[in-house]
Amino acid sequence: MNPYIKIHPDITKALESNQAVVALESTIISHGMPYPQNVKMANEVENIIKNEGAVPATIAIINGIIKVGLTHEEIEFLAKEKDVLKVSKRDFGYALSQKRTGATTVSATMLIAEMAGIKVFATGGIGGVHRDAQNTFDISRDLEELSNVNVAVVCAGAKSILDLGLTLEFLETKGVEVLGYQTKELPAFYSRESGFNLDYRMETPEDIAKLLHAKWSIGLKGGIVIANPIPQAYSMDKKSIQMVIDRALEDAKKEGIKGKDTTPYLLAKVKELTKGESLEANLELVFNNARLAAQIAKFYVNIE
Ligand code: PSU
Ligand code: MN
Repeated sequence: MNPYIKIHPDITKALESNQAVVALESTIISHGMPYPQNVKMANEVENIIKNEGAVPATIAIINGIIKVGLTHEEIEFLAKEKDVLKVSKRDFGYALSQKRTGATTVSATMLIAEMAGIKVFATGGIGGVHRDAQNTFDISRDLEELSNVNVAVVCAGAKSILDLGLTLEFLETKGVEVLGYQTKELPAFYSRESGFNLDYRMETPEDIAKLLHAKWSIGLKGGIVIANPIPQAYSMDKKSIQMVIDRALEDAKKEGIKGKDTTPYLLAKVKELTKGESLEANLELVFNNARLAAQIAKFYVNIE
């Protein structure tokens, strides 16, 4: 294996014996949530996946080494330390050669999952086409990786800090299937509704596993988005969260926030403006996604 990549022995063993493995990203830990809730989330997500009978693989770059599977200390470090890079595809060369520590976005985590041979990945929300992208060109690298990399991403849709309509159009252009898990509507992260319809509603993890297998077995490249709505009990009111998001977007504009700082800025602002309510919803939807991802991964390894 390449000296820049270290896969935890438990994960190597699981992959070699065709056990289900679920990849997890780390930007959500370092740049998506405050301490200490982020550590609690990261540990709990791993436990949920284990309880479902799959093996969790949290991914990050630690001192210039790509790690698939982290220790508790490494997770704690990513959660606490301020000087952690946000690594998407364009940041690998710098992070590895300068021996930096970096949290991986959906984009970077997908690339690493593919290198390791992991097919299913759970996260909170994917990046997408930002509002006003026609002027800023701000389109998340996540969408490019979704078009190129054979990894399925379970998420709660995307936040309406993004332009969800344009995000769906872009995914269509890139040939990325977007499935609703027990829903026909794209969920909008904090709320179950977005007003955007999806083409396909899938009812079971088994059916989703079969879909992944069918797509990849004919040699089609690219990811699949599995949109899993936040559980009803934690779903926030669509209108009020929208008002908060609009306010956060205005503040970002006023403060001149740009580029890779945009998403972390908006996430922190939304949390501040909802006095933490959004954080609880965020935690619950990540747990829900981890559970579904583990179930899909288990069916998938039995098809292969
Ligand atoms: N959306 C969230 N929480 C997150 C992110 C997105 O609700 O933590 C993170 C993910 O790691 C995603 C990244 O890949 O932000 C996208 O960043 P950008 O918009 O800069 O591409
Ligand atoms: Mn961006």
